[in-house]
Amino acid sequence: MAEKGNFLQDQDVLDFNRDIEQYHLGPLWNAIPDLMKHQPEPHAKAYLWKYSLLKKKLMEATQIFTPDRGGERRAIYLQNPGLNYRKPWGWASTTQTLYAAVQLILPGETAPSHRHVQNALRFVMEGEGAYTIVQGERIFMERGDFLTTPNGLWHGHGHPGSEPMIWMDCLDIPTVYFLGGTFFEPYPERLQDPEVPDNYSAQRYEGGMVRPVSDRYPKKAPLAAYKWKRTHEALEGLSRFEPDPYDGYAVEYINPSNGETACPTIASWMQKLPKGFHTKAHRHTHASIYHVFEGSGYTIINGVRFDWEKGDFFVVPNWAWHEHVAEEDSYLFSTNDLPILEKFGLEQEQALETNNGYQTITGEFKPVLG
Ligand code: GTQ
Repeated sequence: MAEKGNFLQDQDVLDFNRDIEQYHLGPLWNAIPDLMKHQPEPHAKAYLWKYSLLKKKLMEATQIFTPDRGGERRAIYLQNPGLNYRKPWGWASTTQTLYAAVQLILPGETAPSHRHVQNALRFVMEGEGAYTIVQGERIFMERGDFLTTPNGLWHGHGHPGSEPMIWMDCLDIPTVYFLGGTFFEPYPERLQDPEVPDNYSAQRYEGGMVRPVSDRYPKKAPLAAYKWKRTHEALEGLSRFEPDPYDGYAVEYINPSNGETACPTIASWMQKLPKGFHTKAHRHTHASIYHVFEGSGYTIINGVRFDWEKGDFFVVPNWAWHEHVAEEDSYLFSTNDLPILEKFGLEQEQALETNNGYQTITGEFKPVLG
């Protein structure tokens, strides 16, 4: 008798497996070890994109894409090299659940108003003078600002200023694509007209941790823009005390009317790592996309050292050991799919117990410079 498990290679089994394929049927006995891994083995890879490359390609794209020619937005997405570049699964995926992109708008350009069920957020990297108009509110963006455009809200962009402006987009595009619930609608005109004063919601919440009494009951996005000054102040206050051993000093952007993440399916953090700080290694089932807002250092992901500096982006996939080292005072903006994992009861976390909680470096990532 064949040993248990080896029967998969027996001819009658192989024949049967092939036979049922024609009826669009599949054998679980052949699939279960791959379908249900003993622990996460994500297809997405740890990867790092240099800002010098992203900026160069965005500037080149200004020759390729103009609002007249392309209609939509000039955004270039970060495609995870471990995932399929083409449809259907893995397309436009930075992690298995999230899409991230860099977007450039030139003075005088507009990106048309539209709405979709995908939840979106932005983090402003460079330039000033452009606005996004969300549900009739023009929000002028400045470096370090965080903006959220949850599911179903009208949004478009315009740029009356004088220099190119670049920001990061993060959306739950792969998740929605996979779940099959997508809807998209262009606005009847190119850009929605203002309906409230400019920067209305940021002014209503200028004080930080107090809310207008009318916002006592939950709203989708009562605050459209989180100004860098406020986030910075919060981190300054927090960093007078002991840092978290895994995350340093980190704050999460929240919806002030319900205390949940600012964007319903995507958590967003700003993290301060003082010069010389070395976090301990841990891993968790959610995956993260990091953008280096300020500073330089490196992150060790599953033993591989990823050096980073201002502007770079990198991915920490699901269940990957990771620890950060700041070589200068550093600020890392990051997004992650924790709210999605939590909804499915999938969030798990583990601290590295060996070697005092630090990984051994086994390799170094060589970024593509372009
Ligand atoms: O700026 O509204 O990168 O709708 C992808 C989809 C940006 C945007 C993206 C979008 C936008």
